[in-house]
Amino acid sequence: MKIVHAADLHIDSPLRGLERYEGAPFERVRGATREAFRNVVALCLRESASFLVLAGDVFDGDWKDINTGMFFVRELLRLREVGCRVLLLRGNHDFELTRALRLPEHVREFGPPRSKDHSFVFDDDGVAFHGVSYATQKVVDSLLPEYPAPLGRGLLEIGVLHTNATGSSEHAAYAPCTVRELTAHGYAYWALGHVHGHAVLAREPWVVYPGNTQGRNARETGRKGCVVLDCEGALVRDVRFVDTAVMRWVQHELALDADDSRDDLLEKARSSLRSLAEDHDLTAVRLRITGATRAHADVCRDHQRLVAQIRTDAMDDGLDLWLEKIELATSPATSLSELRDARGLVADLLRSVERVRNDEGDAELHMLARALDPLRKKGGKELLDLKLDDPDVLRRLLAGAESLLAQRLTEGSSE
Ligand SMILES: [Mn+2]
Repeated sequence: MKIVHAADLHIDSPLRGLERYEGAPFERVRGATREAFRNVVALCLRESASFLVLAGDVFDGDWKDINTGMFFVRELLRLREVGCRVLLLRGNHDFELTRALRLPEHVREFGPPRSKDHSFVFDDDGVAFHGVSYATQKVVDSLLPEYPAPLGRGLLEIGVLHTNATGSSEHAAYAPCTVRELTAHGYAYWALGHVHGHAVLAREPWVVYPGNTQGRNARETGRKGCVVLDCEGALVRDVRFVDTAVMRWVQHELALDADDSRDDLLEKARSSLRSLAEDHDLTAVRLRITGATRAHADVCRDHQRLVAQIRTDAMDDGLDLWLEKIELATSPATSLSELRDARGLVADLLRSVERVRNDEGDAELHMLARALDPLRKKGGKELLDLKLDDPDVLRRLLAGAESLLAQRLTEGSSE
């Protein structure tokens, strides 16, 4: 018997900060969470799964649009046709659905704490599912005491729980519990939800996060999907991860060389994107371009046009990409020594900074400290804590000031 376990689908979650640009695969990006759920359903059909377990945060929040619910029911009905039943748990995102539609009868929904529907037993298949839905968004206490003891009777017992069981700092510490508490409870498999990274926390018995079915922002990189349980009698023999995402997220940093020109920047960006898009369906990329480089002047002068050029080059190459964000974080290539050797006011200034810093016996540093002292006293706590009488502290501050000056100078000359 096969069971599919998915969680954190966040169907129709709004993609915040979704930048519209000409040619962006906007509809596909927006529809990605739905498409991932279609893939989960297709997996159930392909595997002839007897059950689909949805362990919370199926929806991102209350439906903004009733079509979200209609889409969900329509997909569930595809499962009814093949006799696949559905176990549904509410998490911190979908604890409250004010416009919820009545779900078809092959779908069983776990009740909130102190209600009745905490166990569903399917004697024909020899399986019992136990679960407790969220009644509020913030569940700060463990829900584990609400879970019944195993029924015995040779059933395969599966616990469904939306929890932060690993103390993950990326997710709210809702319904906290430990892996040890879970494994000690007596069920054969814990179908968890809430943490978005796939993780098998234990194997005897099983404690599993499938992860979310579709990454939703640049932090959610890597494979996204759900798991298939291969069951035999009261045991889960094997757990297999299957990809369901239709769009994967990549963060890529491109470091430019000092000599790189504007054309080099564009060419290097173009070839990085080509290799990122290779052999993949839709890829969402956050591209960050760094480096102390000659191209920095163009970045300052022509920021918007460079970003648009990188995007149109990717279109020209026919890449299946969504360039979610392009950060141009370069710095000037001109070296400080070159600037010092130049003529003019800023060169003079940089030379005197150098002289003060390298002054023997620190006499000039002490003079500087005295000159700065009245200013320091007028500043806030941060300035008062500065130890200006320490020559090393002053030297470090001067070095920072020096590169700041150099950067301003180069930016200024490029405008
Ligand atoms: Mn959650």
